Amino acid sequence: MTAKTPDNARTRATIGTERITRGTGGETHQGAGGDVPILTTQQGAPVADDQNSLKAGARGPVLLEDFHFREKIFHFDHERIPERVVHARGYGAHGFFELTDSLSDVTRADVLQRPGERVPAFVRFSTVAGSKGSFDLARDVRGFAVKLYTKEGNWDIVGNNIPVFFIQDAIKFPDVIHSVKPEPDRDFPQAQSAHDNFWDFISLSPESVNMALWVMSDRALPRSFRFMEGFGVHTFRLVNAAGRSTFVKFHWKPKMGLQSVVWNEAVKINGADPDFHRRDLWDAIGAGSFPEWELGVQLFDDDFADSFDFDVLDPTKLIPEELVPVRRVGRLVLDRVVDNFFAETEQVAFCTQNIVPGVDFTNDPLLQGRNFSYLDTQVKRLGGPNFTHIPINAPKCPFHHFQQDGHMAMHNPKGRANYEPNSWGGAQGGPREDAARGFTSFPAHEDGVKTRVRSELFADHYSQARQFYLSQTATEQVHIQQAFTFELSKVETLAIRQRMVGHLVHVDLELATAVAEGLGLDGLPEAPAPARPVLDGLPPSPALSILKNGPADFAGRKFGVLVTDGVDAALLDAVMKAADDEGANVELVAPQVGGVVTSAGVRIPAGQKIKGAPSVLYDAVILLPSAEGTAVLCEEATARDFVADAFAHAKFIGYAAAAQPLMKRAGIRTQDMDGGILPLAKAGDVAGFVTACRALRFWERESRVHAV
Ligand code: HDD
Repeated sequence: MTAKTPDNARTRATIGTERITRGTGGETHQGAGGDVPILTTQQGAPVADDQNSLKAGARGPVLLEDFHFREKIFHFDHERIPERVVHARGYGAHGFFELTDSLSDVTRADVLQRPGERVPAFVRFSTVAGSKGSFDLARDVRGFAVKLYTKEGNWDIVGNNIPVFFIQDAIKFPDVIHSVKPEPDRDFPQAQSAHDNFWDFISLSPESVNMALWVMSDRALPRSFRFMEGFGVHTFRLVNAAGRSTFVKFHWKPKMGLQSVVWNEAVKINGADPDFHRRDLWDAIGAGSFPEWELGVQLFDDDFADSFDFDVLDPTKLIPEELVPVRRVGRLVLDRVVDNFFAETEQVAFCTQNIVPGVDFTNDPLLQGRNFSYLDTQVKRLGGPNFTHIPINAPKCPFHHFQQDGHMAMHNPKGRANYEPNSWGGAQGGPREDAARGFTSFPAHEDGVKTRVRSELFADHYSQARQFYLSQTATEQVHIQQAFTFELSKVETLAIRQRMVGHLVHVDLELATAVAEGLGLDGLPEAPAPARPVLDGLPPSPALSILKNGPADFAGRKFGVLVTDGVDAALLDAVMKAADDEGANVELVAPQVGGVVTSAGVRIPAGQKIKGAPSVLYDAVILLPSAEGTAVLCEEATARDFVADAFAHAKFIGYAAAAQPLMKRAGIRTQDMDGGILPLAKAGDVAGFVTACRALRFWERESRVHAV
């Protein structure tokens, strides 16, 4: 079981129950937990009473002179900093990056030279549209921002879990973000793209159609940060010691395979556990099951770029892995949760401009714009230019420069020199440039007239959207149809719905027809004339499907086991053992969290109470109530929902014979019993059930549980 007691869950002293006294050493005192540091003001003055403000008499006015009170309240008043304008809700963890295959042939980047060498890393995952307090399972892109603390400076790969983007030029970023955020007059909907403004913008911006397909796919509903891919999105350059440039796309491939949830599940998870993703990451790292990704690179040269059907500078396009294979060159492991959320996760400042010698930008107009935005936004968010002095942002290699002063400067240049050139030799003169070791930009030849246009190839907006759709399994295609139908059903303006479906005609006629029918449109709307002919012969790319890239086993996934008093002890033992052998987690769900007494007379605690643990929180469920327990659960709505939802969400269900009446009450009829619902008559049946669960879902069922 993954339940663990957080460090900060110690019982706090309550007013009047503990008398604070100075310890003998003057710096500690005897509290409930033994020697603990004495409470002080921010200036270090010891505090005698933190329960009562200073007053003139027991019933008199509070005195302004109470510096401890004033400092405490003043500081509280200033606790908040502006949340990120996008990606406000996020969760981070520490770890390391280890190179497994040298890239010295294509880059001089120090971190990519020597296999086996590690550098520290910090990663922050996020949703884009919602505010800091929104829920984790919004239909949204996930940020996947990686900071590598290399020996030659911090290298930030500020990516997403989707390899393409909404827009091609950074000048459109405020527009796309304004459109998806709550509408400005009413300030809703929160963390939702299902509203008029968003689809108005998207339907007026054909360049967004490819990305729209991705966000309507299950990619936008990841089961866990641990089970999603990451992408650097843009084409970057790697530059080797000889100055040769190679184009590169960065990929993060999760070791545990891809997995998403279905929309109806997401909606319910958001209510049952708005912190679903952050809790999952915290629990996994706490349990020693460290999430891991491989770093993959797609490397290509000018000749490929010139022959490719699309412009490699266009961030709304990807390069299929089948065309340019992903070379795996390293691994990223997250093995430590933060000590303090604010200090690390909130204050971490990712900037696309943070690159290291051997890595360089391309002319992707989105990337070029980002290089301004990130630096600028950190100043606003973190209050000044010295955010690199905050430990999470400071390089872990030696650094020396002449930047000085400003708000909250922690370290200024020492000595007399704060400029160069200077005539103060040696150490006194401060740092000096190094033409050989220092960062040099790739000397790309640039020659053009000043103009506000895009490269012609940027205008093909539908071909890759079509390729993406055709690369999905039938199940995934249906999810995309349903997502478009749902989102556009929330759009109040008919013309916007029609306009959007018009674009889908170029993607796939069956998709457009399904959505049009789902919306009850009067026939198919007219498709806009494409700016370039749609390349409808692009081969499907299996790498783009989640279901074709699932895990090899059930490791890291979670069983929800419904138990009551009298649960068959041998069966339960077999479940625990089989799950353990698989590397999977088990959470017991019982009528009371205090637990149940097994058939062997042993009391075991439960992880959750049935009223607080719907089956959406689990990847598969096992029903082990005793006959008496089943009789009670049949009358409990949440227990019936537990089973009905697991069934509707195409989950694997293992059941003891005694649970059958509950399944019937939950609406599973004899004719509904399918290959995903497996009896656990004896302990020996459990291993087979766990093996079946490796498929994650019994998708054949899905079409049978939806009639509309
Ligand atoms: Fe961005 C945050 C990813 C386009 C402007 N972005 C931010 C974060 C991620 C991304 C993961 C959160 C970083 C963190 O965890 O702190 N953004 C992307 C990707 C993009 C992209 C993959 C397209 C390929 N972004 C983009 C554009 C602009 C921005 C075109 C502006 C021109 N993004 C920002 C920002 C944010 C940000 C306003 C908000 C908070 C922050 O930077 O630190 O500067």
